[in-house]
Amino acid sequence: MGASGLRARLAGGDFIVSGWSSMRDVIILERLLQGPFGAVAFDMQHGMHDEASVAAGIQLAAHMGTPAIVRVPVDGYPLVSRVLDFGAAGVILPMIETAEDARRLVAVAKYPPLGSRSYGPTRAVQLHRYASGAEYFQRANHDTLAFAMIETPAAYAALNEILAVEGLDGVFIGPSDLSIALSGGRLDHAGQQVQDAIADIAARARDAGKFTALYVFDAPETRRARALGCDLVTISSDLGIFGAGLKALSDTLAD
Ligand code: 3PY
Ligand code: MG
Repeated sequence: MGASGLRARLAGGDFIVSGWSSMRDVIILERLLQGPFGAVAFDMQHGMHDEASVAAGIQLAAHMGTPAIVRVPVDGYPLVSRVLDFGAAGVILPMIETAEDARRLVAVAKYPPLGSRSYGPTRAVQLHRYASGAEYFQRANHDTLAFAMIETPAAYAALNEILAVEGLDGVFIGPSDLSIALSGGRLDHAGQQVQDAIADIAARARDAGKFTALYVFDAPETRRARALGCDLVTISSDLGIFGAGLKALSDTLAD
């Protein structure tokens, strides 16, 4: 599917369920990639991933036909073009606060005229079999996706201005941080307040021609996200799936 397949599927109206990789081990990643996922997201914010594991993970995902998205750390602007150079199909920047932050993201994620991404995608070109660097340069602004996380009160208040930023492809909602922000300090990602906000963000993003992505914890939340108009969800995590398996085993043994 390469770097461009994800954009094409989203633009074609597909609802994508992405895996979430937080552990550096390639065998665990390989097992995760055998799951029912249309993409995989590597977490450098809260997960264990570093640059080396992301580079190796993107490579394995590409060889297994799965496009990779990378969530860089807070203020991780310098890493954005780097992980795109590794071959990522998309990037997620957490804790965005303003339209200016979103413009900074576009600046590092997109080549001119949209942004000022530095040129040097040798690895991405080879991994995804672009014909040449020139071809990647010509297609990358379209093929790769930049998502701004909406998870702070300031970002939610500035949503319309953020959605108006040219070159930003979508928003990625962090329901946990957003719930803490909206409720004044309560972690309640499944609460009505957050669900209403998700529906509102998805509707406004659609009107603005942007994609909406959301972190979800399980299958019922995935179905709800789809009904609310989200285009992509990242579900649970490698560790979460492992934990659920352990719990199911413990419950069975306790029977
Ligand atoms: C959040 O829910 O705050 C997230 O960042 C999800 O990863
Ligand atoms: Mg968050």
